[in-house]
Amino acid sequence: METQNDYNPPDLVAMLRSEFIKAQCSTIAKLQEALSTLNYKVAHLLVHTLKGNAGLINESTLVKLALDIVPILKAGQMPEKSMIESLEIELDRVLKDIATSSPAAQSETDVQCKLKYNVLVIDDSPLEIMAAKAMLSKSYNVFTALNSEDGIAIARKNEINIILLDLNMPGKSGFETLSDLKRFPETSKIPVIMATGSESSYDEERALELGASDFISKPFVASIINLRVNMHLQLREYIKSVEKQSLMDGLTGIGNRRAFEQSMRIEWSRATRKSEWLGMIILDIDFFKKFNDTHGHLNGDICLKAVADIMVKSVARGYDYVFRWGGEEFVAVLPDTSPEGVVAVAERIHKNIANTPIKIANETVSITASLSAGAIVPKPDQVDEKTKQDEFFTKLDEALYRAKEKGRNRVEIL
Ligand code: GH3
Ligand code: MG
Ligand code: MG
Repeated sequence: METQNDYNPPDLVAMLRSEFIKAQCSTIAKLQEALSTLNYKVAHLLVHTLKGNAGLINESTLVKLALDIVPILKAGQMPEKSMIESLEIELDRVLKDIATSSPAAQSETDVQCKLKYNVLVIDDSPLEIMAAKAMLSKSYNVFTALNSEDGIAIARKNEINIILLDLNMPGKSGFETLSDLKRFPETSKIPVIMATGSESSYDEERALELGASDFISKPFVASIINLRVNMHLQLREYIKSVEKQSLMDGLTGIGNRRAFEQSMRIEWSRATRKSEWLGMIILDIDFFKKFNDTHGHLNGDICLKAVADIMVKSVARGYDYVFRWGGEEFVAVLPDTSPEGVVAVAERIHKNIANTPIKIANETVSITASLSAGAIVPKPDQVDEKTKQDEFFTKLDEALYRAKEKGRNRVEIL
C-alpha cells in the first residue's frame, strides 16, 4: 500500500497506531449520538478527523469509507445506514487489529473502548464512592465527586450517561443537586438514580417529582446497582431513538416540521444574540397533484425524495438545514446568510430542480418548483420570539403565493 506514511519509521507508525486507539475508540458511540440527534456538523467533524487519523496509520480502507461519508455529512444529509455500518465494522476491525498486535494498546482498549458509558457517582462519603466505583467499573467508566458543585461541573463538562446521586450531603443536598442538573440544558436529560440510606417514602416521592429516574437504597448491592444502571441506560437509548424518529420525515429522511420548528427556535435565538442574518427559503413543487394523478402516488413519493435530495445537495454549507414542512413543501434554514446569499441559494435550488429530471419506472419526468426567499436580522425586543418567527414565515408564505400567481416556476424575493 503506497501512502505518505510508508516513509515513517516503524516505531513512529507503531506509536501513532497506539495513539489512534485513544483518539478513536469512542468515535462510534459519538457518531451514533450525533446522527441520532441529526447533528450533522458534529458527525462531519468526527468522520473528517477519523479519515485524517486513519490516513496517518496507513488504513486505506477506513480512509476510503470515511471519504464516502464526509461530503454527505458536510451537505447536512443522513448517510445510508449501510455506509455507517461499513465504517463502524472497519473501525472496529482496525481497533482490534491494533489492540491484538500490541499488549500496551490492548490495555488502552480495555480501559477506554469497552467502557462505552460514563457513570458519575456523587456522594460525600469516600467509602460509598469507593464501593460504587468497585461495583460499576467492570462495565462502565466511573467518574466521582464528593460534593454537589464538583459533580455538576463534571456532568456539564463530560459526556455523562447516568448519575448516581446521594440524597444526604452536607452543603447542597441531593434534591438541590437534582434540581440544578435538571436546569442546565446539557445535563437535564441525564438519568439520575437517587441513593439513600433512609427508607422514607416522602424522600422517594420528592426525588421522583423532581425528575429522578429511579431511587435505590443503600447499602449498595453490586448486582442491583449494575442492573438498575443498565436498565436506565437502555431506556435512555430507546428514548433517544424515538426522539430521532420523531424529528425525521419517514419518506425523505430529512428533518420534519417538528425538527424545523426546533431548529428555527435555536437559530433565531443565535441570530438575535449575534445580530446576524438568518435566511429562509420555502419551496413548493408546481402542479404536484397532477404529477400524482398522472404517474401515481408511489412515483409521487419518489419525486418527493428526489426533491429533498436536490435541495440538500444545493445548499452550500454543513450548517444549512433542509426540512420537509409538509406534503410537497420544503423549507431551508440558512444561518448567517445575507438576503443576496439566500436568493443565490434559492436560485440554485430552482435551477437544479428544473435541470434534474426525476427517474420513475422506465421514464424520466421534468418538474418545476416555486420558491420564496428572504433573510432577517431578528431584533431583541419585547415581542415574543415565536410571534416574530411566525410573522417572518407568513411573509415568506405570501411571497410563495405571489410566485404561484405570477405563473409558478420562479423564485420570489421577500
Ligand atoms: P401548485 O402548483 O399550486 O402548488 O399545485 P399543486 O398541485 O402542487 O398543489 P396542491 O396543494 O393542490 O396539491 C398538493 C399535492 O401534493 C396533493 C397531494 O396529493 C400531494 N401530496 C402531499 N403529500 C404527499 C405525499 O406524501 N406523497 C405523494 N405522493 N403526494 C403527496
Ligand atoms: Mg402545496
Ligand atoms: Mg404544489
